[in-house]
Amino acid sequence: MPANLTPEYLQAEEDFRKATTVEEKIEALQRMLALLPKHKGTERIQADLKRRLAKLKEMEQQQRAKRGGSADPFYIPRHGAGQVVTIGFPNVGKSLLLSVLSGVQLEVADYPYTTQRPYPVMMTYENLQIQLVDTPPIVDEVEPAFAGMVRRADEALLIVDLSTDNCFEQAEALMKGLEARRLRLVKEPKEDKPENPIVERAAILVGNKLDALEAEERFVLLQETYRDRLAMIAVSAKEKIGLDELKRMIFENLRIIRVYSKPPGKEPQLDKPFVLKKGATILDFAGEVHREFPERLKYAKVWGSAEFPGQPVSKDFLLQDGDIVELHV
Ligand SMILES: Nc1nc2c(ncn2[C@@H]2O[C@H](COP(=O)(O)OP(=O)(O)OP(=O)(O)O)[C@@H](O)[C@H]2O)c(=O)[nH]1
Ligand SMILES: [Mg+2]
Repeated sequence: MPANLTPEYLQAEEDFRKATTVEEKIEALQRMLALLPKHKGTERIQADLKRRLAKLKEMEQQQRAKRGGSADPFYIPRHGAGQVVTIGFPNVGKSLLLSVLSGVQLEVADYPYTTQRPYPVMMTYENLQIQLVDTPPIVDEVEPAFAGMVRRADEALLIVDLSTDNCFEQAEALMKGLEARRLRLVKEPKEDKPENPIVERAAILVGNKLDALEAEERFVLLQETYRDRLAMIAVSAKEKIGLDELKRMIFENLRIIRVYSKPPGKEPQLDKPFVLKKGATILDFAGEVHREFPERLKYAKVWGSAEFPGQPVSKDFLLQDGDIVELHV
């Protein structure tokens, strides 16, 4: 064994040893492969890891075929400007909240374990469609498949029930359960990198059932513990309290901007936003409009965040939500 293996690699190796499912083993092996220093001295280990990975992937395929070819129910194809998953204990109001936010009737009941599998709905926010995923409740631990779904999502809503003193334990148990799967919910997530042992996702801690007795007092106490770590809001799905603010926060936490195209000499196309990551430049926008535009771009004019309307800007000009751009190629 070469001596220059990083602690992250050793952690991945340890996770591999502890893994109980094929999916977990694959995930750990992929990390090991990514973290392994690539040089002559590690060629044999590299080859060995690749061989084991191929074997496991084959096993995964066979298991899927055995399950009648059924796909992973936690794999939700993404639609719209972003994918937001819910996480919560049974009966906290996840399904009712998403029903109200989306206008789609989901199964809601006054007994626990109503929702059996993840179900996506679309929420309209201004001129955007955002995908929200209703999920089965978390019990005891976060299943690997559930964790995989959170990892693939852009954002999470951690939903707790303010009608019960249990809300504190709920928040703590959910965060712990996710950490056990190397997932951390934060305000400002770091970009995913193979060498990061933990994947971070933007999250909002949502206290639901604000209409209940003493719910406000409980939320204030929750804030004392979590406000530095997470965005937070108290709502009532039943009484429709706080929902506009929640929608705005969901949009904010996706960290996206809407930019509109204005063909030279024509009106801007305000009904068709281009959705870009916060921090996107004119050049990024040009790439979204047309594959060949970044190379052909001569200059651009911006309305909105520029100093004056129609100001000519450079290719690295930082765009803001709502900007209108005229590309000259
Ligand atoms: N008072 C009050 N009750 C609510 C609120 N939101 C949901 N409920 C009730 O809580 C119960 C559970 O709601 P669901 O939406 O089914 O909860 P869930 O989290 O999806 O439950 P599972 O699918 O079992 O995990 C239902 O009786 C809802 O009517 C709320 O804001 N206030
Ligand atoms: Mg439900």
